[in-house]
Amino acid sequence: MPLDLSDESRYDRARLRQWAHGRARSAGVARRDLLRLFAAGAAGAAGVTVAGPLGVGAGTAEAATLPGVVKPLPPELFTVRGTNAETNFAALRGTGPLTPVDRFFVRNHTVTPRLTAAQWKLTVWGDGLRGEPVDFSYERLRELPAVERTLFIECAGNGRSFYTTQQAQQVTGTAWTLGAIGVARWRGARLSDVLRRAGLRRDAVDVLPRGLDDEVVTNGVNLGRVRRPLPVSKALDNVILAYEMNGEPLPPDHGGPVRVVVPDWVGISSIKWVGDIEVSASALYTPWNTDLYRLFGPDQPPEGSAPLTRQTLKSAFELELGARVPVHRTRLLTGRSWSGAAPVHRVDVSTDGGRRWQRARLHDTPRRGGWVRWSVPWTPRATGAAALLARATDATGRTQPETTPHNTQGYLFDAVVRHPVTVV
Ligand SMILES: Nc1nc2c(c(=O)[nH]1)N[C@H]1C(S)=C(S)[C@@H](COP(=O)(O)O)O[C@H]1N2
Ligand SMILES: [Mo]
Repeated sequence: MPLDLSDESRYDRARLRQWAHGRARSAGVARRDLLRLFAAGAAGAAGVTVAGPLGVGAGTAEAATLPGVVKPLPPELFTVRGTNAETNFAALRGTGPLTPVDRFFVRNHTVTPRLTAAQWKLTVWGDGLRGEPVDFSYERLRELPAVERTLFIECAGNGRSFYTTQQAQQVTGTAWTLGAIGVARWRGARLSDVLRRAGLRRDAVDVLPRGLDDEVVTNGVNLGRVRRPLPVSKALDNVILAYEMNGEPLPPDHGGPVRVVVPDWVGISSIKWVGDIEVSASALYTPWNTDLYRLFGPDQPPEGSAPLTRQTLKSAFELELGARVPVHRTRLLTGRSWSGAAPVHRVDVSTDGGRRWQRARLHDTPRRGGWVRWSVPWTPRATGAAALLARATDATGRTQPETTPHNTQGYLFDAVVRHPVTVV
């Protein structure tokens, strides 16, 4: 029976029980290996991209390219972190509601594969289908009814470095500041149309899209190709198989020719370079919904929280961290806020470290799945160090808190960031 996604946490709890009791079926990795990783994770040592001590500026900003990334990564637009490239928020200033592709962040577990639309096909297979595997060529996918939506893709670890710099906590993983998010206009076919044409059975429960990029090896264990299960109910709800981004064919670094786009959910759900989708009549698990992309920590069960689904609430200034700003000169502070739960309809800004707050002017109509641009004028009156704070509230009534409870892998940071500037 499909799960009711009006309460996504029900899915979380159900999968968590199945995993804990060994009732979920492993898609390609021995449970023993997962448990090994898992033990490492509990000790705080696991993670696909393990960084050293975290800190702002830990990236190598000099790099203009990365061997595993096709597009140029000029240092004014990106900060390179391992195999990944973070968008510099300052580079969004003056751009529209969509992140231009030339500055959209890249999160690669390995390297961007070069695939052509002519060679590409999608195979849908598994015991959740009525019959044999079904292939979809690029052409066939494009013949299906097209949908277009403006949606963010955000890494679950976005903001991770602030656990360390703001809360003095150790975390593993890429030391993102706030730029592991981008908003694009995605065009593609509905995953539901593909699944129905492939002969989805009524008793199917999970679908598992898998990327065509290289297998991921971490801590001496081959995790296989990047893949993370989705419940059938989410897959049928609003998931897109996207072949266009901002009106252009999907570029190689963002999953071209075709990627999955899962609205509101953590970025790992949106599998790039999708090559096949397993449809299963039993629950599936992979490293990406067991030892990764769950919360581990003192307040969590030993096997971790439920698999992460929706993104949280955040705000960012379109300004470098540590920017130098001239005293007595009025400037417009600009930024963006977003939430995985509901449209952001209010943003408050403080320029004095959080004592007084003023309401920001919103420049976009708040919409689910996107972000709002906002601004407040500011005239610094004294020289020296200052902290700028932006605090969003979404339509569920949730406001960004002062601190985020710690988890060892530094996911879902949602606290108000104290953005350092120097008034000169
Ligand atoms: N096949 C594949 N899909 C993937 C990844 C990957 O490395 N391989 N990274 C995931 C993660 S962790 C994130 S946050 C998003 C990043 O999408 P982007 O690189 O287009 O910004 O893609 C997801 N999909
Ligand atoms: Mo991610």
